[in-house]
Amino acid sequence: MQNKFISGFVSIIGSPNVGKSTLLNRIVGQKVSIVSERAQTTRNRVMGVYTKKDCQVVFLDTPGVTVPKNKLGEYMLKIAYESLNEVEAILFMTDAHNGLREKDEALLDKLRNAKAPIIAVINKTDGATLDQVETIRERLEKEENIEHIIKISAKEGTNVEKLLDIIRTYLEEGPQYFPDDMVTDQPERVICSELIREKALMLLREEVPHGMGVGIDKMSLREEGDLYDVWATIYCERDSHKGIIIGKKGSMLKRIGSEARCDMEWLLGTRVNLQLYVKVKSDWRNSVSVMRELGYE
Ligand SMILES: Nc1nc2c(ncn2[C@@H]2O[C@H](COP(=O)(O)OP(=O)(O)OP(=O)(O)O)[C@@H](O)[C@H]2O)c(=O)[nH]1
Ligand SMILES: [Mg+2]
Repeated sequence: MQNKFISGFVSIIGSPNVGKSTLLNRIVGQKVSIVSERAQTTRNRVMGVYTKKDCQVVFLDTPGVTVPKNKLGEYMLKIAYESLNEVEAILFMTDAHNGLREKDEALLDKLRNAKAPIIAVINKTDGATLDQVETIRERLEKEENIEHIIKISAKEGTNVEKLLDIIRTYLEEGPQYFPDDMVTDQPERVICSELIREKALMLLREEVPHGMGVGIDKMSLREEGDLYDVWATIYCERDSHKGIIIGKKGSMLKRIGSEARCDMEWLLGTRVNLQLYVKVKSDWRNSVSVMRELGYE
């Protein structure tokens, strides 16, 4: 008798910076969701598909849950909460280095009304003390709707297979929603804009203006099919931020562009000619029209 095919949806939710996107990338085996040391890196729902011979799990990575400071923040919170609906399981992720803070507790509170079962994931166990991990575990054990608690390191891959085994127990017989070779539903231009934002977040580190947004203005494949021309704009909120992003004699913008280009070439499988611009749009994170332009709608 043939084994039945099992499938389902799983959302990954947690405070900013706990490692949700790192886990998603680790599970699907490639970068579908950008990662940075900065909180609030993910701004949209990012789908990652894990497919094996007998199962398919559609993971939803979400923006870190925190108190919104602007319209973009409100949008991100809405996206995170919406992902809790119609999933087979919820991964509630915490960070062993930081422990359970007020924001994690607030989210736990919210999750008491969730309809799907919750698997608590204590991440970043690498480099954390046993005490740190145990304190979180003891607290989470008191939550009635948490059915499993697992300690992992998304960065090193520790226990990720074990987590997948637990997730399997929540899947039911069902269809293969997406083809074998599909790892995300994001269009190439969205991934390209995210790659630029990731490089900017990484290279600017401490001085990075929080309100950066990236839009792809145009993408076109040359007739010979071996080169993509990509025009993109980094939006920021102040002239001083524009100066930081451009850097001395354009050096920073050049670095951001060349690192993003390398990743884009890998993604698109062709050479890329990237034209990168920087524009100021003051307070754009409160402007519905700019947010819409940048894909936050
Ligand atoms: N040491 C350690 N660092 C990790 C681990 N997982 C993620 N990180 C780091 O934590 C930082 C945040 O990771 P992300 O995956 O972007 O976190 P996130 O939860 O998606 O963050 P937001 O999108 O901002 O909500 C990055 O610097 C990661 O490299 C881990 O298992 N161990
Ligand atoms: Mg993220």
